[in-house]
Amino acid sequence: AAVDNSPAIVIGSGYGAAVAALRLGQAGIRTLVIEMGRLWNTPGPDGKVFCSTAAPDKRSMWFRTRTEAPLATFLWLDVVNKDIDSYPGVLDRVRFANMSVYVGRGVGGGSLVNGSMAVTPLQSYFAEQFPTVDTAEMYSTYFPRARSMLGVNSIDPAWFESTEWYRFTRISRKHAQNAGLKTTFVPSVYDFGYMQREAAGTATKSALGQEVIYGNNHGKRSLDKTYLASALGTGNVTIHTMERARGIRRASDGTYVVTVDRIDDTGAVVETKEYGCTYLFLGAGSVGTTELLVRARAKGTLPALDAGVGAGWGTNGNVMLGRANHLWDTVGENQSTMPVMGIDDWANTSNPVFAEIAPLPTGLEHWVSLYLALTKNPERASFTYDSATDSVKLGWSAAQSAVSVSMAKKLFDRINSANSTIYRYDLFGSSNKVFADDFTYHPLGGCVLGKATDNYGRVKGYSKLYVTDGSLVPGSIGVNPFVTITALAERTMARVLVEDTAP
Ligand code: FAE
Repeated sequence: AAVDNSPAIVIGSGYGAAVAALRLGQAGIRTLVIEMGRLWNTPGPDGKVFCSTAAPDKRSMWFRTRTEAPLATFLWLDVVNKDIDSYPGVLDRVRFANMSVYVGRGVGGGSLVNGSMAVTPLQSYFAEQFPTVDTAEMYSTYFPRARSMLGVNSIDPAWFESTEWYRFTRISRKHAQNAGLKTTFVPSVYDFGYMQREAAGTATKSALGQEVIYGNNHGKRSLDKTYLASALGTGNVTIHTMERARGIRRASDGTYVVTVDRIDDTGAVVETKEYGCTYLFLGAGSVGTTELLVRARAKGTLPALDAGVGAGWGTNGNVMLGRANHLWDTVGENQSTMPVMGIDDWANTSNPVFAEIAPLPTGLEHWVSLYLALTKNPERASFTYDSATDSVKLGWSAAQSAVSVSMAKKLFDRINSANSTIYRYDLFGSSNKVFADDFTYHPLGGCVLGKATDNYGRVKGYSKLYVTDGSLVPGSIGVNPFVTITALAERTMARVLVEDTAP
């Protein structure tokens, strides 16, 4: 029998989950949020909640004894990663056979560790990826709602042109323009007013203090400060941390029972609990939500799940790379960790790429221009259940990553040839590795909207069971994804609260 009953449960506390929790709470529906990571609000011995990329400690990564940053080396030296104590840190690298997926762990999910880039996709590409969604309504109602709730703002162009902290971006812009390419500013959820005070020396440095993938102590409007703070403010929402959902089954009365392992700071399971609910919202992210559903189908606890569950997964075409600049093209010792510009070649139908101009803040001049290229890679993979490990496997192959690399290479070969520059060979571990194609920051799909679910994220085969996170997005959206995930969740909640929750 279920121990604890709530009308609604939300699994996870990232973008999709946070939207669900707030809208449920506002509707007067008592809601339990279950999050496997910590609540990041308590300073450590150094007085800080999060550690910086320059000096990672146990807070940096999810149960690791050494950090696993995307940049493995610098000048081939293993100076980037550091030994740490095992702890439920904020960044996880989930390793599958040919692809690692970086995710945030904690109240706020990916919002705790991401680069804050708040980009609305091109309307035509959104329509291509979501043919069943009313695009006009998305762009008139749900995208604006998401941007306003997330606290999206833009850098002051005059400050951008003058500050040393974005010299690296201006150099990359110049090199893109030399190749005839278009660049565009991208909005952010990092508070640029705060950043200017950091630069002026009147506020504690965060984005200007090498803080990002292991968390920001200041300046960032992460979900714990926006949606989740408002959700708690309704008085109807409770968040349980360090509780990992493992199983989902349906009771004979049609309600759901979620089996949860409570873990301690060593990762050991200290208690297994069961929670019951009428409405169950899955917001555990592309990998987390898909794993829960693939497991439930395989173990027969939710046998009626659609064959589309587990399918349609992609990397948003992510590839990271670095270019070596000429000695006179310095990128600066001081770099903000928050990207504010992209090279937009998506309109190039023979090779669509949107490349974020990424920082590499080390405190010294290194002449590296770093990029995260988002390519229109059409490759997709599926998750399958592995009973031996009680987890999922991902069928992504190295050849599928090679598709992203060849697209990124076409764009950056153009930039290199226009500027007589070359790639950097020393950044990604093994010698001569130019393109980091073995990880993604943008896991998308697994429970694709309109395939594994109906047109609003209602899971096929079951009533009152919903997906609200990145697993709805079919493998690619052409830009950084959290604004899209948030807007789709707003659309789902607006519909579900009207149609599915009878008083
Ligand atoms: P997500 O935010 O991943 O939240 C899922 C939550 O569920 C996490 O807190 C998990 O700990 C939790 N969870 C998972 N499984 C369980 C379970 N079994 N039981 C309980 N809890 C569970 O999901 N996107 C942008 O748009 N702009 C950027 O600048 C950007 N930069 C990024 C940089 C980095 C380093 C990374 C890793 C990602 C970045 N992203 C960026 C991607 C973005 O953060 C990601 O698309 C969203 O966070 C996904 O949101 P979801 O709601 O799908």
